[in-house]
Amino acid sequence: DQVRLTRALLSVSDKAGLVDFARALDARGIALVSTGGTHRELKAAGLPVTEVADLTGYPEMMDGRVKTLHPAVHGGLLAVRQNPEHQAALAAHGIGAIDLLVVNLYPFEATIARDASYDDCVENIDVGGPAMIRAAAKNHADVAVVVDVSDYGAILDELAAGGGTLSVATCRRLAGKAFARTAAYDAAIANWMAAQAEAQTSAPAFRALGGQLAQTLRYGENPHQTAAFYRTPGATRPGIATARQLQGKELSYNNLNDTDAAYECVAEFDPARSAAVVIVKHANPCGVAEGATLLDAYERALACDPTSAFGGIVALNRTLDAEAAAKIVEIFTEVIIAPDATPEAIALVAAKKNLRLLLAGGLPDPRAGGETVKTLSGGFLVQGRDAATVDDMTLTVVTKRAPTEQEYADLRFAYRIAKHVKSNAIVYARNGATVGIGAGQMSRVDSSRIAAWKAAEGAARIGVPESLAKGAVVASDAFFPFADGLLAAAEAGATAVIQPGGSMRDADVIAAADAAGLAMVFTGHRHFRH
Ligand code: 93A
Repeated sequence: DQVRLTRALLSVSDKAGLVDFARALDARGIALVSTGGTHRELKAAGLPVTEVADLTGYPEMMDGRVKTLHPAVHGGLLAVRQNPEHQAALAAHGIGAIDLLVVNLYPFEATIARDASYDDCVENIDVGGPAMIRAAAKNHADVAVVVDVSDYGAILDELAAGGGTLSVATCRRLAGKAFARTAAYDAAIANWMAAQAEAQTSAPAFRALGGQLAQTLRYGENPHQTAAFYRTPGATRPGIATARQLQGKELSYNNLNDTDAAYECVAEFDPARSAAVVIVKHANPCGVAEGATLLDAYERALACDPTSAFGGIVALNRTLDAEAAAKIVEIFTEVIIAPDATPEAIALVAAKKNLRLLLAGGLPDPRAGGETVKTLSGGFLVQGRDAATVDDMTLTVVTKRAPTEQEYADLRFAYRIAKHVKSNAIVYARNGATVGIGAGQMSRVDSSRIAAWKAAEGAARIGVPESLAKGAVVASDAFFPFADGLLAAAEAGATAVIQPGGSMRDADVIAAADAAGLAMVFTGHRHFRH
C-alpha cells in the first residue's frame, strides 16, 4: 500500500533545511502551501507556494494565534480518501486534500529554558501546530506527517524510490513519532504550568504574613528552587517593591534581592549632601562612593573593585542623569535603580535592551521601622529592621589621638556601608570612597585580611606603589574580639578605626591602637547582618 503525495502544507518555526526540502518536493510536482513566515521563506527562494490565508479566505490574525485553525486546513488533512461522504464534503466546500504535513512547533521548550517572561512562554504554546499534527497523524492511512527536520532526507529518499509515494507503514511510523512529539510538547507545558502554580502556593509562611503575590519567578537562588515575589500590602516606603521597571528583562530572584540590598545601602546617603552610588554583587556592596556628581561617585565606586562590579547592580541616590547613565552602560550591568531618571538618561539606558532600569520615585528612609523575616525549618524569625544610623550615634574617642575632620567624615562613611555588608564586615574608605571591602567571613581577621588585600590590589591596578589602605580609615561592623584584626588594619596602613566597642578585651585593642598611632572611635551600636 502506497500513499501518493500531491499537496504539502509546510508550517515550521525551525526553518533549517526547509528550502532544500521544499525544492525537492516541488521538483516532484507536489504543490506547496504554507503559513506566513514559512511562506515568506519559500517565496524568497523562488518556489511556487500558496499562502494558507488564500486557502482559508481569512488572514492570519491575533498575532498568528489563528492561522491554520480552519476547515480548509483540517478538512484537507482529515478527509478519508476512500470515504465517498468525506470526498463529497471536500468537493461541496471547495477544500483540497493535503497529503503531506510538515510542522515543527513554536519553540516552547527553548523559550522556558532561556530567561523569558511568563507571557513570552505562554505565547510560545503552539495550538494550531499540534492540532494539525494530530489531524494528520490520525489520518495516517492517507497522510504523511513530518515533525522532525532530521527526517527530511529519508522522506525524499523514499519518495524517489517510490515514484512520489510513501508506504503506509512509513506514514504509520511518522504518525507514531508525531503523537510522541505532541505528547512531549504538552508534558513540557504541563510541567511548566505546575511549577508556576507551585511557586504561587509554596510559601505558606509568607501568605501568613499577609503578602500579596507580585510575581512568580522563574526560579529561586538556583534553577531547581521555585520562587515568587510578594509585596506587603499597603507598603508605601519607596524601594524595590514599589519601584517601576522602565525596561529590561524580567527581574530574577537574585536581582530582586541584590537590588534591594543596593538601594537600602544608597539610601543611607542624604541626596541633599552628596551624590552617592552603591554597586552590589551577591548582596554585598563591592564599591561605594560619594561625589560631587553621580558620574564622579560612580567612577570612584567602580574603581574599588571593577572585576566584581561586572554584572552588578548599580543604585544611585539622585535622579540618574545622562553623564552617569552613559558611563554605567559601558560595562555589563544587571540592574540600575534610582529615585528617578532624566529623559536623556532613559534614552541612553534604552540602548541596552536587557538592562533593567527601576525608578523608585524616592529614597527609603533608613530610620523607618518595620520588620525583617527569615524562615527557619518549621518557623520563622521576625525582628525590627536595623534602623540605626551612624548620624544618630555618639562617637566616643577611645584612643590618645582623636580623628581629624577628614577621618571623621570617612569613618562615618565607612560605618554607613559596614551596616550593609554581610558580617564579618570590614570596610576601608578614603575621601568618601571604599577602597577595600571584606565581607561574610567567619573570622573577623579574615575579613580584615581580605579588605586589606583588596586595597593592595586596587593600588596595583592603578599602578601606585602603596596600598590604597594607606591613609584610609577602617570600619568594623562589630567589635574586634582581639587586637589581631586591628593590627592587620594598622599594618595595611589605616590611620583611624570605627567600631562598636564592647569587647572584654577592649583595653588590649585600644592599647594596640595607641601603640600604632591610630585614632579610634566607638559607636556603641553593632551592625551585624547575616
Ligand atoms: O499560534 S498558533 O497556535 N495558531 C495557529 O493557527 C498555527 N498554525 C501553525 N500557531 C500555529 N502554527 C505554528 O506556526 C506552527 O506550528 C509553526 O511552528 C509556526 C510557523 O509559523 P510561520 O510559518 O508563520 O513561521
